[in-house]
Amino acid sequence: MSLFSKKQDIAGVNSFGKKKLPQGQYSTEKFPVLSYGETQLISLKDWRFRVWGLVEEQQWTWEEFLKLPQSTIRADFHCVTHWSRFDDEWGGVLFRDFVKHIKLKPEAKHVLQHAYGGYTTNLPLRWMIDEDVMLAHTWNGAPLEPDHGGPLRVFTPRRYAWKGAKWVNGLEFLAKDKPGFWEVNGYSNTADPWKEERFW
Ligand SMILES: Nc1nc2c(c(=O)[nH]1)N[C@H]1C(S)=C(S)[C@@H](COP(=O)(O)O)O[C@H]1N2
Ligand SMILES: [Mo]
Repeated sequence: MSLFSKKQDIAGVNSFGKKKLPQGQYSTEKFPVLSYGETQLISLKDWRFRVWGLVEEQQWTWEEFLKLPQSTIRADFHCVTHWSRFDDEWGGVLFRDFVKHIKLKPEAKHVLQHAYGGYTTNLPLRWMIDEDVMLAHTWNGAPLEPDHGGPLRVFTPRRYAWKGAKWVNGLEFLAKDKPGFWEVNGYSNTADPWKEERFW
Protein backbone atom coordinates (compact mmCIF):
# COMPACT_ATOMS: atom_id res chain seq x y z
CA MET A 1 0.00 0.00 0.00
CA SER A 2 1.45 3.39 -0.93
CA LEU A 3 2.11 6.06 1.63
CA PHE A 4 -0.38 8.27 -0.19
CA SER A 5 -3.25 5.82 0.16
CA LYS A 6 -2.28 5.23 3.79
CA LYS A 7 -2.63 8.95 4.48
CA GLN A 8 -6.02 8.99 2.79
CA ASP A 9 -7.08 5.96 4.79
CA ILE A 10 -6.70 7.71 8.12
CA ALA A 11 -8.41 10.95 7.11
CA GLY A 12 -12.05 9.91 7.31
CA VAL A 13 -14.19 7.89 9.64
CA ASN A 14 -13.91 4.24 10.54
CA SER A 15 -16.45 1.45 10.14
CA PHE A 16 -18.44 2.63 13.16
CA GLY A 17 -18.40 6.33 12.27
CA LYS A 18 -15.61 7.50 14.59
CA LYS A 19 -12.61 9.54 13.45
CA LYS A 20 -10.20 7.09 11.87
CA LEU A 21 -7.27 8.55 13.84
CA PRO A 22 -8.32 9.30 17.42
CA GLN A 23 -6.83 12.33 19.10
CA GLY A 24 -3.36 11.78 20.50
CA GLN A 25 -2.67 8.76 18.26
CA TYR A 26 -0.25 8.40 15.35
CA SER A 27 -0.35 5.91 12.53
CA THR A 28 2.27 3.19 12.24
CA GLU A 29 2.68 0.35 9.80
CA LYS A 30 4.62 -1.61 12.41
CA PHE A 31 2.90 -3.97 14.81
CA PRO A 32 4.81 -3.49 18.07
CA VAL A 33 4.65 -6.18 20.72
CA LEU A 34 3.44 -4.92 24.07
CA SER A 35 3.45 -7.59 26.71
CA TYR A 36 3.82 -7.39 30.42
CA GLY A 37 5.84 -10.53 31.01
CA GLU A 38 6.80 -13.40 28.74
CA THR A 39 5.21 -14.49 25.51
CA GLN A 40 3.13 -17.57 26.28
CA LEU A 41 3.69 -20.59 24.07
CA ILE A 42 0.69 -22.89 24.08
CA SER A 43 0.39 -25.88 21.76
CA LEU A 44 -2.99 -26.31 20.08
CA LYS A 45 -3.14 -29.79 21.57
CA ASP A 46 -2.94 -28.46 25.13
CA TRP A 47 -4.92 -25.28 24.56
CA ARG A 48 -8.27 -24.97 26.35
CA PHE A 49 -10.84 -22.21 26.60
CA ARG A 50 -13.24 -22.07 29.50
CA VAL A 51 -16.20 -20.04 30.75
CA TRP A 52 -17.16 -19.86 34.41
CA GLY A 53 -18.86 -17.69 37.01
CA LEU A 54 -22.44 -16.69 36.26
CA VAL A 55 -22.70 -19.09 33.34
CA GLU A 56 -23.04 -22.82 32.86
CA GLU A 57 -19.41 -23.96 32.91
CA GLN A 58 -18.10 -25.08 29.55
CA GLN A 59 -14.74 -25.85 28.01
CA TRP A 60 -13.50 -26.01 24.41
CA THR A 61 -10.54 -27.68 22.81
CA TRP A 62 -9.00 -25.96 19.79
CA GLU A 63 -10.93 -28.20 17.40
CA GLU A 64 -14.18 -27.50 19.19
CA PHE A 65 -13.50 -23.78 19.24
CA LEU A 66 -13.08 -23.72 15.45
CA LYS A 67 -16.56 -25.21 15.06
CA LEU A 68 -18.09 -22.03 16.52
CA PRO A 69 -19.28 -19.50 13.89
CA GLN A 70 -16.25 -17.80 12.35
CA SER A 71 -16.09 -14.21 11.07
CA THR A 72 -13.61 -11.73 9.69
CA ILE A 73 -13.61 -8.01 10.36
CA ARG A 74 -11.42 -5.21 9.06
CA ALA A 75 -10.65 -2.82 11.86
CA ASP A 76 -8.09 -0.60 13.56
CA PHE A 77 -5.93 -1.18 16.63
CA HIS A 78 -5.29 1.65 19.08
CA CYS A 79 -2.63 1.32 21.75
CA VAL A 80 -2.67 3.59 24.77
CA THR A 81 1.03 4.32 24.12
CA HIS A 82 -0.24 6.41 21.14
CA TRP A 83 0.30 4.17 18.13
CA SER A 84 -2.51 2.95 15.91
CA ARG A 85 -2.55 0.37 13.13
CA PHE A 86 -5.17 0.55 10.43
CA ASP A 87 -7.27 -1.82 8.37
CA ASP A 88 -5.98 -5.19 9.45
CA GLU A 89 -8.18 -8.18 8.82
CA TRP A 90 -8.94 -10.13 11.99
CA GLY A 91 -10.49 -13.56 11.95
CA GLY A 92 -12.13 -15.46 14.76
CA VAL A 93 -15.34 -15.71 16.72
CA LEU A 94 -17.27 -12.53 17.45
CA PHE A 95 -18.20 -12.42 21.11
CA ARG A 96 -21.77 -11.66 20.09
CA ASP A 97 -21.88 -15.03 18.32
CA PHE A 98 -19.96 -16.82 21.06
CA VAL A 99 -22.46 -15.70 23.68
CA LYS A 100 -25.24 -17.59 21.84
CA HIS A 101 -23.35 -20.82 22.53
CA ILE A 102 -23.16 -20.44 26.30
CA LYS A 103 -25.82 -20.36 28.98
CA LEU A 104 -25.50 -17.12 30.90
CA LYS A 105 -27.30 -16.54 34.16
CA PRO A 106 -29.46 -13.41 34.12
CA GLU A 107 -27.25 -11.78 36.80
CA ALA A 108 -24.20 -11.82 34.52
CA LYS A 109 -23.35 -8.21 33.68
CA HIS A 110 -19.55 -8.07 33.51
CA VAL A 111 -16.83 -10.10 31.90
CA LEU A 112 -13.29 -10.63 33.16
CA GLN A 113 -10.93 -12.03 30.51
CA HIS A 114 -8.28 -14.44 31.80
CA ALA A 115 -5.14 -15.44 29.96
CA TYR A 116 -2.27 -17.91 30.07
CA GLY A 117 0.39 -16.08 32.09
CA GLY A 118 -2.14 -14.46 34.40
CA TYR A 119 -3.12 -11.25 32.58
CA THR A 120 -6.70 -10.09 33.10
CA THR A 121 -8.86 -7.28 31.74
CA ASN A 122 -12.51 -6.39 32.21
CA LEU A 123 -15.41 -5.09 30.14
CA PRO A 124 -19.15 -4.83 30.68
CA LEU A 125 -21.04 -7.70 29.01
CA ARG A 126 -23.11 -5.19 27.02
CA TRP A 127 -19.98 -3.67 25.44
CA MET A 128 -18.52 -7.08 24.69
CA ILE A 129 -21.69 -7.83 22.72
CA ASP A 130 -22.17 -4.45 21.03
CA GLU A 131 -18.66 -3.51 20.04
CA ASP A 132 -17.42 -6.10 17.51
CA VAL A 133 -15.30 -7.71 20.21
CA MET A 134 -13.59 -10.71 18.68
CA LEU A 135 -11.94 -13.84 20.02
CA ALA A 136 -9.32 -13.67 17.29
CA HIS A 137 -6.96 -16.35 15.99
CA THR A 138 -6.14 -15.02 12.52
CA TRP A 139 -4.46 -11.81 11.46
CA ASN A 140 -4.28 -10.74 7.81
CA GLY A 141 -4.93 -14.29 6.72
CA ALA A 142 -2.34 -16.04 8.89
CA PRO A 143 -2.51 -17.61 12.35
CA LEU A 144 -1.92 -14.98 15.01
CA GLU A 145 1.70 -15.14 16.15
CA PRO A 146 2.48 -16.04 19.77
CA ASP A 147 3.95 -12.57 20.41
CA HIS A 148 0.60 -11.06 19.44
CA GLY A 149 -1.42 -13.46 21.56
CA GLY A 150 -1.82 -16.59 19.44
CA PRO A 151 -3.40 -19.06 19.43
CA LEU A 152 -6.23 -16.81 20.63
CA ARG A 153 -6.54 -13.24 21.84
CA VAL A 154 -9.34 -10.78 22.36
CA PHE A 155 -9.51 -7.83 19.96
CA THR A 156 -11.51 -4.74 20.99
CA PRO A 157 -11.65 -2.31 18.04
CA ARG A 158 -13.62 0.29 20.01
CA ARG A 159 -11.36 0.34 23.08
CA TYR A 160 -7.65 0.71 23.68
CA ALA A 161 -5.91 -2.55 22.98
CA TRP A 162 -5.13 -3.48 26.58
CA LYS A 163 -8.87 -4.34 26.81
CA GLY A 164 -8.07 -7.45 24.78
CA ALA A 165 -6.15 -10.23 26.53
CA LYS A 166 -3.50 -12.01 24.48
CA TRP A 167 -3.35 -15.81 25.06
CA VAL A 168 -6.89 -15.63 26.41
CA ASN A 169 -8.01 -18.91 27.95
CA GLY A 170 -11.20 -18.04 29.72
CA LEU A 171 -14.01 -15.66 30.45
CA GLU A 172 -15.41 -15.16 33.91
CA PHE A 173 -18.94 -13.80 34.12
CA LEU A 174 -19.73 -11.56 37.06
CA ALA A 175 -22.60 -9.54 38.48
CA LYS A 176 -20.30 -6.68 39.49
CA ASP A 177 -17.39 -5.12 37.69
CA LYS A 178 -13.95 -6.38 38.66
CA PRO A 179 -10.92 -4.43 37.37
CA GLY A 180 -8.21 -6.34 35.54
CA PHE A 181 -4.43 -6.10 35.64
CA TRP A 182 -3.90 -2.65 34.11
CA GLU A 183 -7.15 -1.28 35.45
CA VAL A 184 -5.87 -1.97 38.98
CA ASN A 185 -2.56 -0.34 38.03
CA GLY A 186 -3.89 3.03 36.95
CA TYR A 187 -5.37 2.55 33.50
CA SER A 188 -8.87 3.76 32.71
CA ASN A 189 -11.69 1.31 33.32
CA THR A 190 -13.54 2.38 30.16
CA ALA A 191 -10.62 2.94 27.71
CA ASP A 192 -12.43 4.86 24.94
CA PRO A 193 -9.76 6.09 22.46
CA TRP A 194 -12.05 8.85 21.15
CA LYS A 195 -12.34 10.28 24.64
CA GLU A 196 -8.68 9.65 25.39
CA GLU A 197 -9.61 7.57 28.42
CA ARG A 198 -6.05 6.45 29.09
CA PHE A 199 -5.46 6.60 32.85
CA TRP A 200 -7.45 7.43 35.92
N1 LIG B 1 -1.97 -11.45 28.12
C1 LIG B 1 -1.68 -10.18 27.83
N2 LIG B 1 -2.53 -9.50 27.02
C2 LIG B 1 -2.27 -8.22 26.70
C3 LIG B 1 -1.15 -7.55 27.24
C4 LIG B 1 -0.29 -8.28 28.09
O1 LIG B 1 0.71 -7.77 28.61
N3 LIG B 1 -0.58 -9.60 28.37
N4 LIG B 1 -0.91 -6.25 26.91
C5 LIG B 1 -2.06 -5.46 26.44
C6 LIG B 1 -1.64 -4.22 25.88
S1 LIG B 1 -1.21 -3.00 26.97
C7 LIG B 1 -1.66 -3.98 24.54
S2 LIG B 1 -1.34 -2.46 23.90
C8 LIG B 1 -1.93 -5.07 23.58
C9 LIG B 1 -0.72 -5.22 22.68
O2 LIG B 1 -0.93 -6.19 21.72
P1 LIG B 1 0.28 -6.53 20.74
O3 LIG B 1 1.46 -6.93 21.55
O4 LIG B 1 -0.23 -7.59 19.84
O5 LIG B 1 0.58 -5.24 19.99
O6 LIG B 1 -2.18 -6.31 24.21
C10 LIG B 1 -2.90 -6.24 25.43
N5 LIG B 1 -3.14 -7.57 25.89
MO1 LIG C 1 -0.90 -1.04 25.75
